[in-house]
Parts: sequence; C-alpha cells; structure tokens
Amino acid sequence: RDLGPARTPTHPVATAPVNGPLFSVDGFVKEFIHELNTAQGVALARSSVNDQYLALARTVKNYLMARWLDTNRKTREAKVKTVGYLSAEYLLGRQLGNALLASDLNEIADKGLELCGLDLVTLRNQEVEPGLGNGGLGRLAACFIDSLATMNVPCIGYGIRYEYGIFRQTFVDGRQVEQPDTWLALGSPWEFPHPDASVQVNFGGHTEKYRDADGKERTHWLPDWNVLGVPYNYMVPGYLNGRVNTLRLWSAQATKAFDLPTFNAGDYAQAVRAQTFAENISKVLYPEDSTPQGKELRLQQQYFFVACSLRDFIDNELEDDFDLHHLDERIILQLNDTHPVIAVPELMRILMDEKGFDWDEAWAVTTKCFAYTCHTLLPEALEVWPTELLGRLLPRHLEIIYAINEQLLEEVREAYPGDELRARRMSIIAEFPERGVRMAYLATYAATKVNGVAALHSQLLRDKVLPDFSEMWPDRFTNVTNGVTPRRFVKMANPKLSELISDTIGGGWVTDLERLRELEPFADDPDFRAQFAAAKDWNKRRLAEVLRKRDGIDLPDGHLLDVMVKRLHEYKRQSLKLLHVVSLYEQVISGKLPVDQLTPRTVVFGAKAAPGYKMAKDTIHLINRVAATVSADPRLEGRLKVAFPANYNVTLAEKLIPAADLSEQISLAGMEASGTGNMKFALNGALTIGTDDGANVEIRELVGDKHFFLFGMNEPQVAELGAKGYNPESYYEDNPQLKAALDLVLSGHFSGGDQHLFDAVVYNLLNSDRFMALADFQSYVDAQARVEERYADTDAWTRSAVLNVARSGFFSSDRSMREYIQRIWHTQPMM
Ligand code: B1N
Repeated sequence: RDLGPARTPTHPVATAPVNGPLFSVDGFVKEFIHELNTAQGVALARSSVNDQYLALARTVKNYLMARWLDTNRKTREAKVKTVGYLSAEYLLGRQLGNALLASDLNEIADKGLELCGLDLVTLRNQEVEPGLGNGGLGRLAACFIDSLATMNVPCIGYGIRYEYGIFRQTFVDGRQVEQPDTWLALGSPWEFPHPDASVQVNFGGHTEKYRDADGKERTHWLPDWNVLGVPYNYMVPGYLNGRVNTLRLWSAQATKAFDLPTFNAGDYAQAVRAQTFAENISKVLYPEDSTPQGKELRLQQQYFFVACSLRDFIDNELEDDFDLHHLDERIILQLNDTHPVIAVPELMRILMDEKGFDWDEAWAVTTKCFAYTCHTLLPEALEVWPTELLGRLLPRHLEIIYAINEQLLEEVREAYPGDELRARRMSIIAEFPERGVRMAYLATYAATKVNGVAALHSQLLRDKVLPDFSEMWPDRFTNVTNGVTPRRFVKMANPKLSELISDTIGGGWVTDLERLRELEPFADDPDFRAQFAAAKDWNKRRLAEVLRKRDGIDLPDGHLLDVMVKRLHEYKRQSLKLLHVVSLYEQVISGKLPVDQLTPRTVVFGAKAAPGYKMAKDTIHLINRVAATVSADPRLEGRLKVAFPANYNVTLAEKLIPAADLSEQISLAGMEASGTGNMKFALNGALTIGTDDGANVEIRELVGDKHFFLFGMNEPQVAELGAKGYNPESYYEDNPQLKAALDLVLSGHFSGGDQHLFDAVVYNLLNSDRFMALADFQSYVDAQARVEERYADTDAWTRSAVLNVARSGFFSSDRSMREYIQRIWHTQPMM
C-alpha cells in the first residue's frame, strides 16, 4: 500500500487526535442527521427505514472511529505480539446492537431517535446479519475476537468476505429450498474497503530451480494466473474499554494481468468472462458444516485468504526493516481447523523463495508461528486434498509439503527405529483411496500447540485421531474448552435477566462471568426466583411476537419450551428428538396416554441442512410434516406443538435461546466436539437434556447432576457397542413404544397416506443407524419423563434454572481466550 511521502501537517485540526461526535443526545442527533443528509443523501422526512438504519450504523461507527484509529496506532507503536486468527468463517450476527452496547450508546441512541420520531428497535431489525459461517465453528471465531477486544489483546481476524453467506432457508411443502443470501444488497455500512491495499495471489503454473548469487540452489514459482485480494476492514469493539480491533476479510477481484492475454487477442467478451472467473473465489460460502466436500474452488478460497493475510501482516503490519527470523515475537497464527492450514507451506515459501532463508531457518520460524485447533472427530470431516489437485493449483506448495513430510518421516524413523508401519500411519501423504495431503497431520506436525475444544474431545483427539502424534509429542497437545461471549448472548440477548443479575450482584459479571456464582444463594430466595421466572416469561412473549411476525407461528402460553437448534446432522440426532415427539403423540392418539397427563410442551426445531446432504434434507421434511400433523390434531388439545421456523440464524438464536426452558444436546457420545449452543442455553437459564458428549460433560459437572438431565450411552459404551456389532432393528423389535412410533411414520400418517415418503429416514434408522439413535431411545424417553416431573414443580425447576446460570460462568469465551493466551499464544494484553 503506497502511503506516499511523509506528511508534516501545520493546521492544528490535522494534528489533533481524532474526535468522535459529542457523547450526548444532541451530539448523537446532529451526527445522525448529518449522516442521513450527506452520506445517504436524503432528508429525514423522505428517508426510508433502510436509509435511517444506514445512517444510524454510520453514526455509531463514527463514535467508535477515534478508538479504532487509536488502537491501531498504539498497537503499531508498541510492537507487541498480535494474534492472527485465521478462519474461513466468521458468523458475526448483526453488528448494530453489539456496537451500541460496546460504545454505551443505547440510551443516547434511543432518546435521540425518539426525538427524530424514529424507533431504535425498528431500525435494528432492518439489519441483515452477515452470515459468513455455517454454525459453531464460525460463531466461535466471532466470540473469540469479541473477547480479545474486550480483554485488550491485539488481534487481527483474517477471513473471507463472501459475497453470499450461508444460504437463506425456506420451506416449500415442508422441504428445504435454499435462497441466496444477499446480505450486501441494501448497503454495507460496517465495512471499509481498501482497494489500494490489494494483494496479488498466484495460482497454477510450475516451479524451476536456479542458483542464487551465492551458488545455492533455490526454487522459483512461475504461476500462470493470479487474482487480487481486496481487504475489507471491520471494527471489533471491546466492551466499554476503548479498544477496537480489526477483522480483515478478503474479497477476490480480477487483476489486469489476468485478462490481458485474452484481451490482447481481441476477445473482449472472453476477457470479461475471465474476470468473473477470478471473482468467483470469494463469491459464496460453502454450506457444509462438519462434512466439507473437496471442491477445487474451496481450496482456492483457502489459499486465497491465507496468502493475502500473510502478505498483509508481513508487508503492512510489520516495520519495513523487521527481521523475519523473529516473526514469532510479533504474531501467533491460530489455525481455526484445517481450512487455513495451507498457510504453513505458504509461510515456508515466502521465507525461502522470497526472503532467502534456508530450509532449517524457515522451518524454525514457521513452527513457532502456528497453533492448530481441531474441531471435529468425524473422519469424513478431516480434510484431505488430492495431490493431483493441490499440485495443479499450488505446485510449489506441494513440493514443500513433500519435503516437510520427508523430514517428518525421518524424525519418526529416528524415534521409532524399525517401526515402518508407524511411519506409514503418520505420513502427511495418504495413499488411499487416492494420493492426498492430510491437512490435520500437516497442521499437527507444524504447530507449537494442538488443541481440542472440550475436555472429552481433546482426550479423544489424542487417543483416537492423532494417537501416534500425541505419543511422540505429548506436550504439544492441550485442551481449551470453548466459550461464548456474554456480551451478545446474555447482556444483549437477555436484557431482563441481565438487569436482574446486575441489580442483584452488580454489573461486573459482563466481563468477569465467574461472578455469576454470587447468584447461587438467590436460588433459594422466592422473591428472586419470581423475578427470574418473570424474565423468562417476558422472553417467551418476545419470542412469540417474533415467531408470529416472522413465520406466522403461534406459540401457546404456558408451555414448556423445548428447543433443539443447530445444524441438521445425523450425529446430532434430530431424529431422536423427533421420535420422542412422535411417540408422545402416538401414545395420546392410540389412547395409551390420557391427554391431560401430557405436559404442555412446544418443541422448537431450527436447523439448516447442507444442500447436498440428502438424509438431512429428508429429516427436515419429516420434521415439518410431523409439525403440521401434530400441531393440527384436535386430540392433542393444544398440549403438544411442534414449530420449525425456517432460516435459523444468529438473529433468531438471540430471541430463541433466552426463551427456552429445555435445551436439547443429544448427539451420540463422542461425536460433538464441544457444542457452544449448549453453553448459551445454560447461561440463559435453560436446563439441559443431554448425552455425555462434548462440553455437555463439563456443563453437567459444573451445574451438578441434579440440574442436568443426563441420558444415553457414554463414549466407552458407544465404542463397545460398535465393536460388539450394533443391530438397530433389535431395539425396534424389543421396544413397543419405539416400534409404535416408527410404525406410525411408516403407516403414512404424516405423509397424507404415502407409506414410502420417509422410507430413507426410517430404514436408515432400522438398518444402519450409524449414530445409534435407537439404542439411546428408551434412555432419552426416561430422561424426558424426569424433565416433566421437575417442570411440574415450578419452584424446583426455577431453582435449577437459576443454578444453571450461576454455575456456568466458566463458559465465557473470555476464559477460553485467557487459556489460549497463557498456554498457547503467550501474548500480553495492552494497557
Ligand atoms: O465446531 C464448534 C464445535 O462446538 C462443534 O462441536 C463442532 O461440530 C464445530 C467444516 C466444520 N467442527 N467442524 C466444523 C465447519 C465447517 C466446515 O466446512 C467443518 N464445525 C465444527 C466450535 O468448536
């Protein structure tokens, strides 16, 4: 980026620190009207809600601007170590509410807008959330950067500015239909594009050897095409602390060089088409959660953002004369799963081919600069890039990966002489089913630290996914249990509960969540419980209003609100929840259960399925059909309702989670790496019904067995049953309640008499049931009976809910960040 010659301004205004608008209602209104008039170009009287929202967003941004510039200047001057968080996904949620909270502008904005005849809530609802992630992994990245800003830790989040985020889900006759997410269409007031700071990224071509001036053999990459990465900066404001970190997302643009040959050849139309080809790289987020498809464009995306980010940090964040041998003193690059792991050979390439390092020097630096977080255990989620593809797209990187692998295998053979099987197992290069690069192995070998995302997951990661590596380098492995930001998911999402908490124990909990412990004694205080229950009721009424407007769904009063929201995946077992619902319904309509013995309950599902995931889409269809049938059946007398609002996203989560009574966390033990929704529910006073999986284990330990409804096999039992041979059909044959539920689906009851519509779902359960839903069915039903018993005793239920809140402070992402800082990053907060 060309900053031109040094400037020595003489006008006092040019040298004064940047000043934001005045922190008062008058200052706010002035700025707001100014933005409306000059940036939107409209008068208040003629402005649309969107004009007003954009002007409001810019106004709030202007308040934060001085702090942002200040943060950047101070961080640069201090030359401290920065976290470079590399993530292909950031599931940010709406920005306005968070920015208002972080800058303490809620009251002023509310009053100021009122004086303009406008309503803050209406304007907030105009914002389209940036859905630049699939689920937990992307949302975690968003929570982490929020915490780092709040904790005064220098961090740059690096990622991709997808033009289309996660698809908008609609239902047509109960089936999922995907619509493009046009989040940029109505304007994007939160971003700052810097086309002048674009970075070139190369692809394809071949490599050549040559001798440098010292006679050393060196390699040269001669790529055959390239694109530009345009940085877009976003503010990441800390909570009331004056720090504003940066999230830098890259957008792909064609370079001139790209279309020049075609253009010169006279084919104008082809040249323009080539332009689109390059820009496809950041066009759309791949909508697969946990099961990525090995698509060429996806590898292009990964290399694209990683190459831009490394180049940007080295060229623009460091001083011109910085000695890259000490790079690890200035950055730690956190790899959010394997998606950015191509950064490892990229850094090696930069250091060797561009900066003249020899191999050992480059490796010594590289291995100090990376740390790797694994987010899964599912074998199909571990990325393996075919060498054919990787070599075609990034020939130099494949060479470097082969060389890294040779070095790894040499180390292994030295440590375990004669153990050739082990060497083959640990090879970064897989030979079957095709030759491919195991990105998790590459990351593990290169990283200073490798972590899982919950205690159980980290243990299984060591024992089952990377046993050879953890045996060879035991100290490299660690656990950091995930967390969630209390700013967005309690303070913002649950204002009534937040007020009650602050009135009771003061406001310090927002940045020191363990202080929620101080609420424990109040679990026995009837007055406090009443207020707590009142907040829950208020949240339910708010949700009812949202669902009525948004989805035309009626939420009955006084129901137990039973919520399962997360991506649709077989391992998460939405089908198990559905079997429970169908079973309750079946028992009533067959006369086995008097309807007045049914606990009034509304079951809410929220889930997107990957567009190519047939079983997941069929399950969505079945849930919708069951929802329609059950909710409409007069025999249930309104005591059982199933609701499935379409397009579950962060914005809906912020309304749903605070209203929930029961949190469904029912994955097969050993399958959910952590979960983070589970934490949000507990912090908002829902009780969990869950398996011994992921972070559920830690939630249960903390809130106590009595206040958590545990069911199902644990991980060793799952492994044992798998080893013994699992036969789902035997559960169907032996359990009349389960049989009746499945038979009801097979009878066509939910499909207008069509007896085969849901064959795929049902026979998958009966014949294979990879995630053992049938094996856990009875235990789940029994646990639900315990839920109903507790719910019948309102005081006991509320007491448990209060204790869930009081004992879940551990799950703040501030705590996660503290652990990364102390055990992995060794960075310092700035004062
Ligand atoms: O990461 C979350 C965890 O809480 C969840 O348990 C875990 O399932 C989730 C490929 C993924 N693991 N892997 C992914 C996402 C997108 C993609 O293309 C994999 N997401 C998780 C946070 O740790």
